[in-house]
Amino acid sequence: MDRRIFLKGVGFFSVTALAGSLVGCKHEKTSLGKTPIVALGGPKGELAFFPDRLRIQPGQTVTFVLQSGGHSATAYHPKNNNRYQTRIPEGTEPWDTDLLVEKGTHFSWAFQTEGVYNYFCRPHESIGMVGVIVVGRALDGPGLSPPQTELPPLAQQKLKELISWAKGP
Ligand SMILES: [Cu+2]
Repeated sequence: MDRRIFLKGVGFFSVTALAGSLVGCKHEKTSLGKTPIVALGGPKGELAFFPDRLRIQPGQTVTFVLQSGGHSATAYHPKNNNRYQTRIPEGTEPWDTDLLVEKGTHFSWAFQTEGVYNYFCRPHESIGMVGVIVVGRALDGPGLSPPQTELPPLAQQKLKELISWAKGP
């Protein structure tokens, strides 16, 4: 089971300061400067995750931050959409930022279990706004399986690209 770290706040840091020292989040005791960040929405309003593919170590926390528009980062899991089979390691809890609409709103999640995690944006999955996080080694599991045919075609297409990347050279 993943340990849940649920942190949500508004406007305590901007995504443009990613490379800098993000220590200003009042909800977090540790330095955000060491926390991998996934921006939801691009600087010009692009409908995508930045980055859409990320490798971290087991135990690391990822912070999802709304950069523009209205987006979510939602693990592929029946608890988040009961039409869907899981696309995160078996037995792990899914996360869901829910729809974020205020710039700077952020949500953090600690990834304890090694493997591959696929996630999507609730409003934009149909146009291929999906992402992948590899925790430790890209162990075989649901996150490396071929995308289910009930997923939107553009999401399937993008997931195939991300899975190929996750498997590595
Ligand atoms: Cu979106």
